[in-house]
Amino acid sequence: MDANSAHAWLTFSAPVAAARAARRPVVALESTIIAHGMPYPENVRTAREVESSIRALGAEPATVALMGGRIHIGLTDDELELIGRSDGVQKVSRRDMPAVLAGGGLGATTVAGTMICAALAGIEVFVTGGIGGVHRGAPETFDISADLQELAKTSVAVVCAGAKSILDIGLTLEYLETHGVPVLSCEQDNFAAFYTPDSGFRADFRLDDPADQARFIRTKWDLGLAGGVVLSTPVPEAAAMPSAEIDALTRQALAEAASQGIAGKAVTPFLLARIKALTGGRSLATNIALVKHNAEVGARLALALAHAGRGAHAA
Ligand code: PSU
Ligand code: MN
Repeated sequence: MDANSAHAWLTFSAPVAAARAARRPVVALESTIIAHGMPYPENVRTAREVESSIRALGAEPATVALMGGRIHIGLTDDELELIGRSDGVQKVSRRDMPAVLAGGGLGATTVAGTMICAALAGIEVFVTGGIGGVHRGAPETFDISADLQELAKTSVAVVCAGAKSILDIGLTLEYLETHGVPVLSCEQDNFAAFYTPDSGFRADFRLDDPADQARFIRTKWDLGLAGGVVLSTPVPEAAAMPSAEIDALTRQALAEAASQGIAGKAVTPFLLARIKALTGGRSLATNIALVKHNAEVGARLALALAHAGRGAHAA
């Protein structure tokens, strides 16, 4: 898809259009986490709070979704509500993009889908909860999230609290290394594990200062090394789940998914919903806390990147 013809599919919300015109930094947010990752109404409330914390730090949030055959970059309150409470919102990764746009239905973008839209819109920073990855059992199922392939080729920095322990974290990091995707960590040496701060695996590079993160990212892209960068930051300690508990519940949810024959794009939403039910909703509180924290880290990175200038990459 040539970038100019693709740009014609974008609809910017008024605040995002104003931020672009004023060259203020914009931070992309995904919508799968709203439509398929959290229940209503907590999903919409969290999305609004995440947007406000980004705005409070001086960047403009742009939640991405597909509606009426258009790629929306920034949603109004009514649009956010529609994505958050409608049944039948499609989960849109790279593969699903043309079907949902051509069909004109409602689509919630995954990490991969949001990265594609952010790149088209010229947005360099994207905040999510956790990235998709290599699933446990992938040697048999081949279940590897399209998020990883997107990170390999699309030049957007993705801020996350690591990847969920429903995944095989070691294999996820191997896959990213093979594809040349740097994994940065801030606030700790190790890659985060979503509900818990520590995955037990080291990130590639620890950079706590947003100016250093921005310099790293700018250097990669200035060199013509296209592709994403992962910036992992741990869930705040006070909101973390006990790791023994989350491990046991994850194993139970995985066994249920296998015995019910859950496959394909339904796997991740099924596991998230089961873990939420099995923790009596406590995992949801953790999920909300980590996304808000990621938003702050992402807003600071976006400001630092804007301060560092666009460089040769966007010239
Ligand atoms: N991780 C979460 N919550 C989520 C997701 C991942 O903690 O809602 C979503 C993201 O949108 C991610 C997608 O891109 O799940 C990955 O799905 P799959 O494994 O089917 O690629
Ligand atoms: Mn999958």
